[in-house]
Amino acid sequence: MTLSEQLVAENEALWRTWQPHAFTRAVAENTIEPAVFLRWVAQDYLFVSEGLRFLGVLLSKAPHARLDGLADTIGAWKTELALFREHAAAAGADLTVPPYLVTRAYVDFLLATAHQEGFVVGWAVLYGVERSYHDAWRWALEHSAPDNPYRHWMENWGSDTFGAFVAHLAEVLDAQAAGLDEATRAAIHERFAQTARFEWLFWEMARHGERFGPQPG
Ligand code: MP5
Repeated sequence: MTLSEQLVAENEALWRTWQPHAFTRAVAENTIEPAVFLRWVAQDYLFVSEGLRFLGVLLSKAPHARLDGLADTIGAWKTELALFREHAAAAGADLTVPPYLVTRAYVDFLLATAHQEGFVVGWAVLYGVERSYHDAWRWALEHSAPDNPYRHWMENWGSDTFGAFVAHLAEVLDAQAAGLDEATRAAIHERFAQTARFEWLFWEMARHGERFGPQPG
């Protein structure tokens, strides 16, 4: 099994929680309460905008061959922010809300990882961030009606194009797997597992606000 697949397999219990999560299921069924969707929009907007710092640090540590692709990723995240702003404007909602603690902790974790660890560990975490969202939204895309009003959100992360980007992240990680020393390998597994826990918490937060149930698995 490749490293990228092994990482997902090790966190399968968490992965199952967003395939689907009650939140994404409600979006797919178009039964999501608008206020609950907006809560996610506002927190994810903060996640993506603050997450740019993580990409910036990762970029500064990247080998030359990865600079172009990472610059594109920064551009893609920036484009995505416009999607959030459009939705909020159409709903008459304010995106300048404070971050919930999970949002704050998740972006701080990303930034700390990029600073404290070498490039490959940060890359593995980026793969975890993007792979988990692709899998979550892919499920919604495959389980929603063609006229579902949230289709553009599902397609943003669930499309084949986004899937190809995630496959590229996996490929680059796997190409480095054989040459990793023990400490780096351990850091990848630990940080990836933490990423998966943050993803689960983020969906819980989107659905419930800041009240959480017990962790599965
Ligand atoms: C992503 C996201 C995907 N938007 N939010 C969370 C909580 N996890 C992952 O990142 P991006 O920048 O939207 O591709």
